[in-house]
Amino acid sequence: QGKTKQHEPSEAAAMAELAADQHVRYIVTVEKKDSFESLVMEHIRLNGAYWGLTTLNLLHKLHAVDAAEVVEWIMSCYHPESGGFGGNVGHDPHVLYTLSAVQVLCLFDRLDVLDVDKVADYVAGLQNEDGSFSGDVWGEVDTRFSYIALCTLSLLHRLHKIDMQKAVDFVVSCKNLDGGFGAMPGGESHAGQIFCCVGALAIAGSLHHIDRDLLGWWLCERQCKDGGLNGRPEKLADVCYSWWVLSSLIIIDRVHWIDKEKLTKFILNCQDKENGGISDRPDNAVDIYHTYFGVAGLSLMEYPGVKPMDPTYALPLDVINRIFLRK
Ligand code: GRG
Ligand code: ZN
Repeated sequence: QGKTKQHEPSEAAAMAELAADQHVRYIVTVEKKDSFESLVMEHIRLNGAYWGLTTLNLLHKLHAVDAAEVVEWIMSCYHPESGGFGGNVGHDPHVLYTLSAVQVLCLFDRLDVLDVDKVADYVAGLQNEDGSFSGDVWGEVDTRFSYIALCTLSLLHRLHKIDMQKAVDFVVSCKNLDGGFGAMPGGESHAGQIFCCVGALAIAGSLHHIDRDLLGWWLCERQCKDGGLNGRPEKLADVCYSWWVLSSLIIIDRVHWIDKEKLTKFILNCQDKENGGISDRPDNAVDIYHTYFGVAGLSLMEYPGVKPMDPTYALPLDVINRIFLRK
């Protein structure tokens, strides 16, 4: 025809790049208290702060927010009587928000504002007789809380406050015949729970309980035809599993079983390149959660311009080195 050929969608995707500046603008807007999205996400604000601020840090833009203002807001979610953090001012304490608070303080190198033993006692106090952890005083048990407790206590250098043998035994009791892990003994294997159990065992120095080839096989089977990863068999790919699956594969040293190029394209294809933000799958609405997991996934695949992330602690590697090398 002699005309320049229009690019096919797949070729266009191949040329996609990370729209870092737009994502930074999107996060800074969402983190402002008066935006619509932060209004609907009110109950998960401390989580949202962790997702947004970690993403800014990964993109070398943490200075776009006022550190003193963030630290003051974090501490307004603190309950001095219990030692735990709520999801927002006036919300009840929960171990999930306590981890987010500690992670954000780590990002800003401001653990000095904490009564570390009080916070660590709150977390350690949630351990049950069988080694499991409850999320709060209401008692729900889940391997998510095992990871959260171990991660928080490790960042605070207070792992000695729990019964580690029992904590490990409980996580191992949630292992399935397929090599994966569930939320409780007998619970179905799910990539999110696998991250929690692998992360907890990594922190405990107990990765020998994992059959790396068996679990690695289950995890790499999560890659779908479209290049994205799903959370369990027969489900659709979703950007957040780029984090849950890749981090687990890195910890057990099997990440080379994933086609990184196809996964990178899938994530980049989920960007809103105009207004910023990343969605769960192509053409869906963006949110701060998937923006974080998309950028974090790219970080684990060493995407240029994105800082490397620690797969166990879910924080930038330089932050983790600062915490553990200083001690
Ligand atoms: C610091 C990264 C970090 C985490 C803290 C909260 C937590 C610890 C871990 C959560 C792990 C988990 C269970 C993640 C899965 C979340 C998710 C996308 C659940 C959706 O499950 P379904 O069944 O969706 O609704 P699928 O994808 O299976 O269709
Ligand atoms: Zn998702």
